[in-house]
Amino acid sequence: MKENNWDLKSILEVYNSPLIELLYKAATVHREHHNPREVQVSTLLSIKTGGCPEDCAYCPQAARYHTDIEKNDLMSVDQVRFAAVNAKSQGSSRLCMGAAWRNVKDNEDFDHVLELVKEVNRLDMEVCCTLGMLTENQAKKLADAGLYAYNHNLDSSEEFYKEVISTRGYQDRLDTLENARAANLTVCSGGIIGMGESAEDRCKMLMTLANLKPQPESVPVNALVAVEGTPLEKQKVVSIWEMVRMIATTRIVMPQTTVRLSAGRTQMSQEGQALCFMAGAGSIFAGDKLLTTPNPEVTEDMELFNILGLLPQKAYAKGEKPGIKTEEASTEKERSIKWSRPGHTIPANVEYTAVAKEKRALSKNENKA
Ligand code: SAM
Ligand code: DTB
Ligand code: SF4
Repeated sequence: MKENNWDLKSILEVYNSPLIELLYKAATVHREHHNPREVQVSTLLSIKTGGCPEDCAYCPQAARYHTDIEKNDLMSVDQVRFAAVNAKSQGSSRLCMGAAWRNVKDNEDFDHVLELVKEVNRLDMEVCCTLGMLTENQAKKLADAGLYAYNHNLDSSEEFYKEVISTRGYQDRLDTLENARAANLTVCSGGIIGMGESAEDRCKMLMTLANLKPQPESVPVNALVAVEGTPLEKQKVVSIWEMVRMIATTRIVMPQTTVRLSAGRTQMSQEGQALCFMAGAGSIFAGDKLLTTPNPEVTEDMELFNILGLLPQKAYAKGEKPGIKTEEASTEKERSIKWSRPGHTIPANVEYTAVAKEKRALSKNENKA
């Protein structure tokens, strides 16, 4: 059970160990590899919202479900610069731009995203993108534009993944991480707890991440935000103790990584979040919105930082600022990649798609009348 060679039994042993011991061990590992008073603060910006063709059961941005989000086309350079400057002035050292895409396509929209990356890089912020599946050539173009990190979550174990998503396969996620790595981008990949998965699923996902060579530089741990209209709307809020266990286990199996206490913080008390920091969380998403759902106000987070004696980390504390390369990235012809589409039936996803269809038809008729 060394680095990059973790087996499931050992990870489950860590995960299931007495919480008081687990917390102490994780806090010890955290102090050996990180400054426990520093927290990397990241702001999320949804640069293209909603209308996504995928069927991820947790996601309010999937077009096939009926949720209450406002759809938006790609943001302009000015809109992104404004948001980035604001995020920086509030203490964020990283901007993570998210698009509700299945995968990146070689088109004008992608060229525009490259311009957005350059613009944020010029503000001396760490630039991260989460745009769906991506080829090596596309990853290189992003790296040449000055991207620092690529976020692409495994979300759960390979087995449980099949119970929440039918429109893409787990291997595509792993291939994308490899493509980001091949372009020398830092890798950010984690998952969601509270979707109905077992402790074994959680540990299997951690095993896959921990056995990547090298391990991801950052691992977000999200608590499901159960959004009305999605197939997972009725899931109960995950207990803080499970969140602490997950963060502590992540900390222990990937000692160097930055563990990100991600979605779900509005459902956590200050004391609960403090335990997550003790357990080795070294990063948060700040700002009153994640991509589409609420997040604590910056003032609340600053109050918590003051209480705990935490400090926001400077940009590029753990790596160099990437330069912006002006010449064309790669002119190599890329083999055409066909991302998979397993297409198996997930009853809840089918049911919620049908309900959404009915609701849309109903509101169309009401508008006509
Ligand atoms: N479309 C791209 C993709 O799926 O890779 C990027 C954006 S997607 C919204 C990024 C991540 O947000 C997902 O992988 C998932 O981990 C997280 N996410 C989405 N909806 C969530 C929810 N309701 N609760 C917690 N995390 C969520
Ligand atoms: C991650 O792991 N969590 C963030 C970020 N990476 C892209 C996204 C959380 C989204 C929560 C639901 C929403 O706001 O739409
Ligand atoms: Fe689309 Fe990403 Fe949401 Fe899945 S998680 S529906 S791919 S935006």
